[in-house]
Amino acid sequence: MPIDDLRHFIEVLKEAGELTEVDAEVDPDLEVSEITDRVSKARGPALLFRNPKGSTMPILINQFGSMKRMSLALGGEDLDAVAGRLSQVLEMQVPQGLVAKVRALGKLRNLAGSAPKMVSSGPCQEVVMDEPDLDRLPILKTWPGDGGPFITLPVIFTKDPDGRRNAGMYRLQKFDSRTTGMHWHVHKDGAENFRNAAGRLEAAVAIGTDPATTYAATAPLPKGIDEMMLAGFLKGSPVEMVKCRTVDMEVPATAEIVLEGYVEKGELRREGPFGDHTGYYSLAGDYPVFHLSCITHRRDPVYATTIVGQPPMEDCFLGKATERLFLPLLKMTLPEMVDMNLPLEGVFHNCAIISIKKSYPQQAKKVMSAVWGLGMLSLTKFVVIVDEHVKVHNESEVAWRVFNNVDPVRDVLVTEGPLDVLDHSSPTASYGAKMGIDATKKWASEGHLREWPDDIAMSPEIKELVDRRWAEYGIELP
Ligand SMILES: [Mn+2]
Repeated sequence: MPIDDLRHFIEVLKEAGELTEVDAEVDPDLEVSEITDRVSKARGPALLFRNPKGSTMPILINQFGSMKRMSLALGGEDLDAVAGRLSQVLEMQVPQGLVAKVRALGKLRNLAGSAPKMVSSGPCQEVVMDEPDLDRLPILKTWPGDGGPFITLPVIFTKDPDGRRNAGMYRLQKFDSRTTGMHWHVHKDGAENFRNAAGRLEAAVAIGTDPATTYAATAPLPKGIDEMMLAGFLKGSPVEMVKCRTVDMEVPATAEIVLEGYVEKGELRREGPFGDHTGYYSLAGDYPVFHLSCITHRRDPVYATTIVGQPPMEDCFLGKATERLFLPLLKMTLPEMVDMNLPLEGVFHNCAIISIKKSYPQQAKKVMSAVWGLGMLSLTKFVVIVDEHVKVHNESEVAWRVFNNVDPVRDVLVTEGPLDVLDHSSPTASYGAKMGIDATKKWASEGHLREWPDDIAMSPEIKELVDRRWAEYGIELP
C-alpha cells in the first residue's frame, strides 16, 4: 500500500522496529541535535520527540537514516530494483517496430499515471493560523556556531515564468516569526526560477510530506521535470495536491505543515553560518528573504526535520538513494559505466568512484570529462576511474588500486569548473579545480612502455581442492 503521508510512514517505521519515541522534554536548541547526532553515528533508529520544549508539535528526525529506512521510504523494495523500474519509464527512445511501440505506450501510460492530481481540499489545511507564527514550530538550532534556528527538511515549491513547478530542498533560517532566509544555491532550479522572475516570486513550503515526496525534492532531476511526478512514481500512486490559500501554488495535500509566502527581487539578508553536511560550517552569505503570508497545518501536526554535520548522517542515505536510482540513467549516456560509488565522506559533490568497461585508449579520461558535464554530477571535485571488475563500494580495494596503478603525471587530469557552493577548499566561491584519477590498468596503446602485471589470484583447482579437503576435516576456513 502506498505511503501517503508522514503519519503512515511513522507507523511503518514503528512496525519495522525502526522508531524510538521519546516522551521526555527535549530542547530544540542544540539538545535534539546532540541526541540525534549520537544516534545517527551509531546507525540507530528514527526518533520521535513527543515533547519538544516550547512547542506542541512533536519532532520526527532521522527518518531516512539507514539503508533499510531509505528503502522502506520508497515502498520497501530494494533500491536497485526501484532504479530498474525508473529507468524503464524514463527511457524515451524512439520505438522500433510494433512490439516496441506497444511497449512504449505502456511506459508512457505508467509515467502519466504518476502525474500529480489536484484535489479540492486536504488535511494540510485543517488549521489555518490567524497570523503566520513560526514561533509555534519546534525549529532546531543544530550547532553552537549556527546563525540561528533552521528549517532543514522542507519541500520548497516555486514556478518558472511558464508556470512549470519545481520542488527543491533548501534550508530556511528563521529570522523572526514570519520571515526566513531562502538558501537556494546558484546551481539549483529554485534559484534559476528566482533569477527569471519579474519581481516577486511566490513560494510554498511543505514540511512533513510523505517520504517519497520528501526524497523527490532532493533528487537531481533535469530542469522542467516535475519532482512530484517522480514522487508519484516512487510511491506508486499520484501525489494529491491542493491549492494554497494566499499564493498561486499547489502543495501536497497530506503535508503536516505548509508555509506560504514570497521572495522579493533585490532583497537580500545575511544568512548563516550553518553547521553543514560537509562537516564544516558553511559561511554566512547574502540570500533572499522568504516572507510568510500564511501557515496552515494538520490537526496535531508532526514537525519533520534533520540535522547535518560530519558524515555519516541522515542525508547520506538520501544521497545513496540518488546514487542507486540514477545509475541506470547515467549508463544511458555512459554505456561503459559499470557501477558508481559516491562515498559518504565525499558528501556527494566531492568524490565519485566509477568502474568502467574500457574498450579504447584514454576512455577513463572521456568518462571524467562526461561527469564534469552532467547535471548536478558536474560539481564533482574528484573523479576516480577503475576497471570493471573492481568493487567500487569496497573503498579499501579502490584505495589499493589507486595507490598502486596510478602514475601521477600520466594518469591525473586537473581541470576547473563549477563546484558545490558549500565547498570551502577552493580560493573562490562556487568554482575551482577538479581532479580526475585514472586507476585502470594501462595498455600499451595508452603509451605504457612496459608489461602490466596481472592481479595475483589462486588457481581455481587449488581453491576447490582446499574447500573440499578442509570440509572433510570439519575445519571451517574463512
Ligand atoms: Mn527541479
